[in-house]
Amino acid sequence: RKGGIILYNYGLIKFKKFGTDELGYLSAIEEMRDIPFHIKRVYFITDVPPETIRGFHAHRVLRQVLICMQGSVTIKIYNGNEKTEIVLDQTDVGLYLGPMTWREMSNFSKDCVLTVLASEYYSEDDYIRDYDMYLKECETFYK
Ligand code: T46
Repeated sequence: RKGGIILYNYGLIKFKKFGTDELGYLSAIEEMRDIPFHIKRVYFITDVPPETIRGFHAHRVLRQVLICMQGSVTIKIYNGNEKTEIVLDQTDVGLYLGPMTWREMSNFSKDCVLTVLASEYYSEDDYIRDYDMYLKECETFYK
């Protein structure tokens, strides 16, 4: 909650999906229409060995949308108040993660392709990789 406004700093976005089982499917993603920011960077995570857990950080400013293009992956999210677990396994669903959301990615299927659309260029300074520091910064962020 900030200034009386509840901030929903993560959530699912549904993209349009055109097509049929006979023809195949097509989804389109447009910045500022489907994605609530200008996209400055795209990266993707592939070939993650089973049992691997990635993430363990939050971002101070960065906003991102995660889309599982193939296979499946579980995203654990902590936003200072509540913990949520979301399975991504559809190409027409994106997970929006706003600032100050702690994330951990696990259960990568062998074929998983996790694509991420990001609002900023890569900057290591934007990462909070220490959980205690994250909780401390949450106190002022969510005040
Ligand atoms: C996030 C989750 C969902 C770069 O050089 N440029 C980049 O744009 C990115 C994203 C990473 N890197 C380098 C930094 C590290 O040496 O790639 C290496 C692996 O990055 P990291 O350990 O941060 O990867 P994940 O999977 O833990 O986290 C990534 C993103 O970094 C992060 O922003 O939210 O995916």
